[in-house]
Amino acid sequence: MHKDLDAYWMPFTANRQFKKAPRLMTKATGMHYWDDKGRQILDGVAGLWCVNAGHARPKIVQAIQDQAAEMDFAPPFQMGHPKAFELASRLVEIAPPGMNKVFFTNSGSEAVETALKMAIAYHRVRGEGARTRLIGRERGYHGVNFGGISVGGMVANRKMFGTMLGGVDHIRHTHDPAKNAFTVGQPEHGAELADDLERMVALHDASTIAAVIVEPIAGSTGVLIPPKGYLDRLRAICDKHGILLIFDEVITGFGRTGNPFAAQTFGVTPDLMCVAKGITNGCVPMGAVLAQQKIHDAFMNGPETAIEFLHGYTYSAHPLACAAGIATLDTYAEEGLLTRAQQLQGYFAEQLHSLRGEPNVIDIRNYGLVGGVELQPIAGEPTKRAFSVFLDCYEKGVMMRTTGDIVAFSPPLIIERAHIDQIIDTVRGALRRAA
Ligand code: PXG
Repeated sequence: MHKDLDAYWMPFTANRQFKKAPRLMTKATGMHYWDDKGRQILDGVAGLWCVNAGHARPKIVQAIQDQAAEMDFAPPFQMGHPKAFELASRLVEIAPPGMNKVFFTNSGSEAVETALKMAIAYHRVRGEGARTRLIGRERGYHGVNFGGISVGGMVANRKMFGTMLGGVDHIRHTHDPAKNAFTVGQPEHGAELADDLERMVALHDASTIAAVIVEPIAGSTGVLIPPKGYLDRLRAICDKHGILLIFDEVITGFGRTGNPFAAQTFGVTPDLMCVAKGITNGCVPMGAVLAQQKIHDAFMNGPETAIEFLHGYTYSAHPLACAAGIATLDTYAEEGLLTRAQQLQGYFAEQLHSLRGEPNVIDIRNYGLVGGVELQPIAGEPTKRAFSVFLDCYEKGVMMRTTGDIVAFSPPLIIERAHIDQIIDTVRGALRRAA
């Protein structure tokens, strides 16, 4: 082991394996990283689903440098700074209808905690204080804090951490390979799985349920695309019972599906929406909750001197993050990146699905510029097959992401056809070599 790699306890990493053969990135521009050996690596996953405009974009770099010199920090409680207000307004301009209030956090995990607290408190300030239950979905990922893992549905992220939040339940996930394998875009089968929320209502009574949280497309659990009609049905059931609908758009936000947000792509507007990652192009940590006007207004009833929502972070609306966020939205707008996936998704889907028939490929899923290729696990050694494909691709100069035995694709939205070809050829080679 390299002695100087000792101190850093790495997140979501096989530390001992990594430190024996480290993969160290040292530079990035556009579609590429360079590693410490000077090798160029094509970025097939936008860093970690976040660098949507590609790396080292001049406007964003400049904005961060200027802001660091001009004002490093401003306290966010009972104080403000102009760029926080500007970024909030800019986000509202591209948000789904009515989502015109923005609460800033520093990560997707914090956005999730904030949305869950906002939902419970919203019902309480309206006099429905019994609505405290939170409903998540199996195979959901909502970050790693206690609220997020409680509503989340990834057993590996939950089992080590005790009993978590009380009063949480889960609806079924939508993954149905027997009916939907190799579907291009949205699956035909499974809208009725939204009715599982009715089962929750029958069990707990709607008067005890605050909110349901789902990712429009589940990312971390393997790129699960919502069946046609599923999200509309979930919205309708929420409306019927006064349950808030929270979309976790940490991955699907900022152009991934061909519109600013998946809510617009799928034509379903939530009450609260969690975003992060692409909000600053991954350059400075930031997250946010976008809220419908009615949610915000419900809090504005007490005396004007009272703090309405007792929540916030030291670094909420950090000046560096706000500067990066504004420059990021400028870059997205100037280059049409928030809708660029619409032009590329046909080609991307065609190339991705050309992997059908390659060794051990058991499903392929895609939407916009996100894709997943599911592999037959090696008997008794789950995750190993996909991880070996990941390592092989990396050696050949393409960075992918794996989750379970699924290889995930989520490239920067500046990607060109030749990059798509390179990614697919490299994955194809790795699948054949692994066979
Ligand atoms: N919600 C969703 C839907 C996410 O994908 C988070 C919340 C948490 O965000 P922060 O910023 O707290 O990490 C995420 C994060 C993967 C992978 O499996 C995905 C994420 C994080 C780490 C790994 O590729 N998404």
